[in-house]
Amino acid sequence: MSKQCSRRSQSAATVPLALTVAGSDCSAGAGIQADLKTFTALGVYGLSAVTCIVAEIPRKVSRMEPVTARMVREQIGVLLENFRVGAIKTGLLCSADIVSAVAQAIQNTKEKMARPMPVVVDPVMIATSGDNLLGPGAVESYKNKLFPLATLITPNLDEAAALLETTIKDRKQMENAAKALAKKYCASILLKGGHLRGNKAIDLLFHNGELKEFSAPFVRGVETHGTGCTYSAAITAGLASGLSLGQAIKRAKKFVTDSIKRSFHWNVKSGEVLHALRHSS
Ligand code: PXL
Repeated sequence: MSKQCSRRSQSAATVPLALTVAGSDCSAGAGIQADLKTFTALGVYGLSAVTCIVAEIPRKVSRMEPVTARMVREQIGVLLENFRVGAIKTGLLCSADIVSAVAQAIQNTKEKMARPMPVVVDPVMIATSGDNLLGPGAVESYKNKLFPLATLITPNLDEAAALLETTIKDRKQMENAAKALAKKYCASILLKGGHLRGNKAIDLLFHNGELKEFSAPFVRGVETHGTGCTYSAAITAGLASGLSLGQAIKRAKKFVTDSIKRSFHWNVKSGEVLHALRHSS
């Protein structure tokens, strides 16, 4: 075997693999496009299973169409049967049927695996633009089928409040919400407090009975479309690479903050400015 050939096969054997199960954002700031860019930037080979196609630009969802649940299950099945996936994340799942199909496909694989495979569930419900992204019954499917399989669930304040049917307005309520969700779903919870006003973007991790804070200076003046996707993808990349949950979140928080700080800004025809995260330097 030539030197080049053996080097190639060695790198293929050792590169960590991560899978994103998410929607396609044609403007590429969020969804599978953001996830794949993040995986690549963090040295992980990214696999993807598309759940729906969203025609959108940063401030406006124009149209959304789901892929069939059967096709979603098939994509995940064929990937998990053939690749040694180190960690999975789920993003926009669109409908109750797709949430159930994803849960079933993950469950099937988990049963066959020697080692536990971390599953990061980003419960995407509402776009930054305010558009509702989930169909009827999807939240119930999350609660009953997908959350029980999750290693980590990463709601923002609005999602956590909707899941607990409460309001979260300060730090104390954040702590209570993180603990309540962890208890309810037997998973670690990263509650993202970015939407609480202040000079810092503070997230709380409730993991193994302990609360831990991750904070970064709040970057103002940037349309933050795709930050949730990027954050959970960066955490997933870390877990696929063998980092502990705490290490993966710490690195991911810095990665998202840097992606916002160095974001792209474009002037478009309408006179508006479009922003997009820059996932690599
Ligand atoms: O940021 C949430 C999100 C996730 N996934 C896709 C999206 C969006 C927001 O619009 O389009 C595909």
